[in-house]
Amino acid sequence: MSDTSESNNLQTLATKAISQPLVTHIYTADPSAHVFEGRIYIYPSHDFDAGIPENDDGDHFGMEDYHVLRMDSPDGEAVDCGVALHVKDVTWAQRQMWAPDAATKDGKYYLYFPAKRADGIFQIGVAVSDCPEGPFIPEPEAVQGSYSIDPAVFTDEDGVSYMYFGGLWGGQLQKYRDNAYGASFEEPAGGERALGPRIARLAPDMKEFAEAPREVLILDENGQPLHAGDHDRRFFEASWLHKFGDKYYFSYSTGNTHLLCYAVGDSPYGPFTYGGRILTPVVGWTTHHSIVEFQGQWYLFYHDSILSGGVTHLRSIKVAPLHHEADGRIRTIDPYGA
Ligand code: FUB
Repeated sequence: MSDTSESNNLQTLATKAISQPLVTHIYTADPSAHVFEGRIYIYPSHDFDAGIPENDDGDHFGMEDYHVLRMDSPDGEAVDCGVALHVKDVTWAQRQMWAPDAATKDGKYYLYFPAKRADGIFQIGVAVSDCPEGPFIPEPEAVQGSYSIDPAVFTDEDGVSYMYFGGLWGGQLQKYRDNAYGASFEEPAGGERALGPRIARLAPDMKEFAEAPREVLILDENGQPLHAGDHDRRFFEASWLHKFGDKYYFSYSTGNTHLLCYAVGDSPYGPFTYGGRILTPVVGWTTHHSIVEFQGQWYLFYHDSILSGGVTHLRSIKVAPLHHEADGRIRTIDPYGA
């Protein structure tokens, strides 16, 4: 493809990304995109109106199942491959099937998902399939030692996979210290160190943690951990990890300031140094994304609530080209910019 036609294609995509959800027959959110078998597979949340009033625990995000979407290219049609997993088939889970992710190893596909148990505590489960689109068969128990929400699984070039997870407030991460739950634990005060996402290496069978989860450090420009009061930069939810060159890019949502940010490190475990903003606020309270390379171009998959007229729990996934500058910085995307 010539430079001109490639840039024309990207311009078309940018225009489409600003205005068009990838699908409109259902609401979708939290898109985790991967290239499997030469195609793009997206593992989103499947939003619907469960009729639950909005509250600070996010109970209005009452999702019950997952649909996998497939695309031959980022500017092509997104095909709904149908229900991949339903909460009624997960013995340990009762409700709130929140942001999932997927990974592959040795011809099997693994869907990782958070859900609330009957006691209202989030854990993370895994379900297995022979195909990227599922259906997925859930394991009878949640991943032992898992907690909170938003699993994101990164497989490094040596084949080792790591799960990042965690989310504040309704996601319950503030209730954990040293991997133990405490009903009285809260988000630290403004001047204290911010809580970090968690990481655990996965066992070779991809169904268990091979180690106790560790906290991931995000540092400021002076090498100091971000403060809990630094709401424009501190981790809130929506972990994602991509590798660009020999650097590891950890990206995340700042939650109540509605930004997608990134931080850069030399190891999957971090520490990561804050790098900047990826996406300015979208319509809707939440922002959540994934970053994937397809045929030499990087893309940001994200969501907003425009299609539903701003209903925060009825979101639609979109895609936009993402650029790393020559020095590795990510160019900030304004989802509604010219
Ligand atoms: O979709 C439910 C929750 O909203 C996700 O788990 C969070 O990341 C936020 O997008």
